[in-house]
Amino acid sequence: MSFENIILEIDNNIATIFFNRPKALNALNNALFDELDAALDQIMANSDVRVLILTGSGDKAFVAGADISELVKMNPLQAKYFSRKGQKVFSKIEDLPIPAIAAVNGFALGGGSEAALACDFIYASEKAVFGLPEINLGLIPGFGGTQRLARLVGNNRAKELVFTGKNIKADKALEYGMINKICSPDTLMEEVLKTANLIASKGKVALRAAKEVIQNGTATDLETGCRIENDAFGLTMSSEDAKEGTSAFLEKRKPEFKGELK
Ligand code: CO8
Repeated sequence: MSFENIILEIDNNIATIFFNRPKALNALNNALFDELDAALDQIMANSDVRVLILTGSGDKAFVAGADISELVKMNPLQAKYFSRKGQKVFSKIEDLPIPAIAAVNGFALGGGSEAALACDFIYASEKAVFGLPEINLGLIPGFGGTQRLARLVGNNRAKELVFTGKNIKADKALEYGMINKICSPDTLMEEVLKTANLIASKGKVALRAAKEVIQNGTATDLETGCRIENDAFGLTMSSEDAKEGTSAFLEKRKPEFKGELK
């Protein structure tokens, strides 16, 4: 599938997807979701890819939300299915077997914040603006934002953002624990790549297990979460990466993880 609304680049074990509708501030339309879905399939089929980065083309926006010009033409049933489609694609990002980092380079509003929240963590430029302004359109977030934001920053802060429709700048998002780091616009991609490369140098089996355990474990009670961790720990112990990592430590050398699922 060729892409018109996104760009997929794969370089040195890192895949980068650029939301690429700069004239509409990278707003999310149906075609973009189809392409994003296909790009995620390509990434999953490529065993060389160890980390995914999501970012926006141009210097103004990550994603300014769902495409409002497309949204207004939808009847209630079409809106319901569009909302479900977006949720499914964002859940696919969340469930990827590799880590996903959002590099938020500008406006991340509505569906834009929701896309970033589906990633494992977010680095943002000083110019980034986050928010769920759907209430200003007489709507509510529909791509998982009410759920992921509330789980991340707490119900009270999520409700204030959703009820007021007010945007917040990167420093407030950092204070809320919504993002991990603020960078200057010029160094954002450099910083994200530095972290992505560090993660890519680790064992693939352990990375996948760590992501699954944190996600599945925190969706349940502590005791069940710890048991999920036990099982995953046992499984990672049997991997080639674990043999390499522990041997390298004892032999006082750097480990060389092969990135294979065995
Ligand atoms: N949809 C469509 N086009 C957009 C969008 C958008 N979300 N955002 C910006 N654009 C377009 C503008 O219409 C404009 O196009 P044109 O040049 O042809 O007039 C171009 O991008 C540039 O935008 P502005 O001129 O407005 O740029 P400003 O710098 O003045 O303002 C803002 C930037 C503040 C980001 C402003 O564009 C804005 O407020 N955008 C809308 C933000 C918003 O409300 N986002 C939420 C959308 S709703 C949503 O995300 C719901 C998700 C769940 C859906 C569930 C499915 C049913």
